[in-house]
Amino acid sequence: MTESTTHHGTGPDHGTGAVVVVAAALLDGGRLLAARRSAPADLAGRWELPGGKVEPGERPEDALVRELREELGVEAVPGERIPGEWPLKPGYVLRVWTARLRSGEPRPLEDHDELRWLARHELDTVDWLDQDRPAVAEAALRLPAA
Ligand code: 9L3
Ligand code: MG
Repeated sequence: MTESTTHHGTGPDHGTGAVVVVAAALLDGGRLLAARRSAPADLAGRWELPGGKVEPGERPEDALVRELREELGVEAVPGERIPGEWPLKPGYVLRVWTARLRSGEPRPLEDHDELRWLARHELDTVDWLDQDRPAVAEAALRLPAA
């Protein structure tokens, strides 16, 4: 069995004991989607890769698709896992996948108050959550340079 079939959501992660939060580097037309959080207060106004907590019994890629449906109103297709795992608040870790749009245009339906599609040279124009910065830097390598 692989890790993705043995790991069940918000139970302890097999390797680290941490709850997994999944997020998407949503790529379209040479741009990356940035989402500005509206809650909680200490994160509001900061920009992130959209996503959320994996639920019990849920596969991470399924959680990613569900979160993008709930938060943005789109159908998305997960791509590759961006290597690495980044600590969030105590007991939570962030894992990131690239993703592409299957249908719909993202709207800030839940937890965000603004969305922006950023080209590679625009990625530093928003105030990313510190936790997301390494994954954003990796995602930038998947965007065209010009
Ligand atoms: N978080 C950090 N970066 C992200 C995401 C999607 C989430 N790209 C953090 C914020 C919260 C926790 O993970 O502390 C759970 O996220 P959510 O379920 O509130 O989106
Ligand atoms: Mg979320």
